[in-house]
Amino acid sequence: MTTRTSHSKLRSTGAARSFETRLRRLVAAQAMLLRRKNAVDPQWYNGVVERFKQPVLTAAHVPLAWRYDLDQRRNPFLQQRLGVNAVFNAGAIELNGSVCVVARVEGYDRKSFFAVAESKTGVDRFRFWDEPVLLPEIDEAEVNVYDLRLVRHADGWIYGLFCSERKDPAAPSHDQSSAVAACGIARTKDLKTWERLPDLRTHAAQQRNVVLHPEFVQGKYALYTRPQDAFVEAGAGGGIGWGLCDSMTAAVIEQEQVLDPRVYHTIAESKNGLGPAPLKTEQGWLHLAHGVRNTAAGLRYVLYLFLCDLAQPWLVTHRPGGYFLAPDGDERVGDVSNVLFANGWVARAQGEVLLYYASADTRLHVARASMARLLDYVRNTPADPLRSAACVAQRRALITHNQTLARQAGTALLRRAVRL
Ligand code: M1P
Repeated sequence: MTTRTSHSKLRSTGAARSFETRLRRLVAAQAMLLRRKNAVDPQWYNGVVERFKQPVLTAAHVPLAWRYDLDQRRNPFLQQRLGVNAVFNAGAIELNGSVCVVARVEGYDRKSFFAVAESKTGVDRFRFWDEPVLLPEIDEAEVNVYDLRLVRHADGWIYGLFCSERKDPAAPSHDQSSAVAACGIARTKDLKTWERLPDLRTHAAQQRNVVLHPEFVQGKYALYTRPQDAFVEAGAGGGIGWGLCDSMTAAVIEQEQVLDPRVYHTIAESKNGLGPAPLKTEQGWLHLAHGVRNTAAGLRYVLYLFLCDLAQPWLVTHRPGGYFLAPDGDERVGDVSNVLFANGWVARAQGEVLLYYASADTRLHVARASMARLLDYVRNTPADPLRSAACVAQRRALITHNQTLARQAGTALLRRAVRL
């Protein structure tokens, strides 16, 4: 009896010790991760944005208390009870001098939810708020929510537009994959309390990547849409659309016009979608979007920029050819490889712009630019001439110009640059 008691005591003391040791390790690693500073990646250059070395949010950044049951009696082996698979596609906004992102957090169970993480610098040390966003449900058929676009609207509210996904009610019983995407709408003043509004209604079968324009246009709310026939394929639809609606509490778009269509043999031939709400600049509305093409290895998502007219935001004035950011290095690999996706950016003081982009549906990164650089890029990068022969002519014109410049300006550096 005595021996048995002392053995079980020993065992439980040993278990307690190992629980504590494991917890101590977890806490130390978490504290180190949350303190980690970020720096610009000096190896990478395109003159438009600076990429940072470290992702700003990953599954590991999610608080321990969201993943582990820390009660030793219930969880003696300190197992993850509710694991987090990925943190990606985040909306972004500046709030009280900090950058807040509302990230898509995906559990091991594949369901996504939203959570706010905040950073003073906007490039590192993001910390999740204490609890995930409590988004009111308006329909039990809604199975998944993701990709929230945040916009501070002229009406005084901060809106969050996101994808609300349901199982396709028309799918046969053996089909457990077909889904219907709709645009969910919620609004808040502080990112803490959210009011859920009815989903957007349009004539399209599916809507994802819907974004609210920050100002009224012709006295109405203006939305960028992405009408599709099917959940993944654009079908006869696709392109970034534009439509007006009278109210956000019962949002209906009767007429959609496509302002940025899909085009054969471009970065957006399969589909495209707007990223965050556009930034207002003196030279027009600056847009960030993703373009998708198909390859033998699956879909490839890259990021591109374009500019729209200030007074008539549905008119594209400048459309640089190709992408400005594509998956690079480690970014290429993850749950859905070869994907960059961005639905958040923030224009900060002194013209700094921070772009939040996710790679491979797995983690969130930041890139930094200045408004001047982004505008120079959209206004002066030539459009896609759409044919190989025309692309060669475009490139030869650039080469000839550089050669002439090197001959005429004649600095050693320029002459070397045209030879290398
Ligand atoms: O997996 C890549 C992306 O696919 C969808 O984007 P789109 O509607 O443009 O195809 C979304 O599910 C997005 O969340 C995801 O990153």
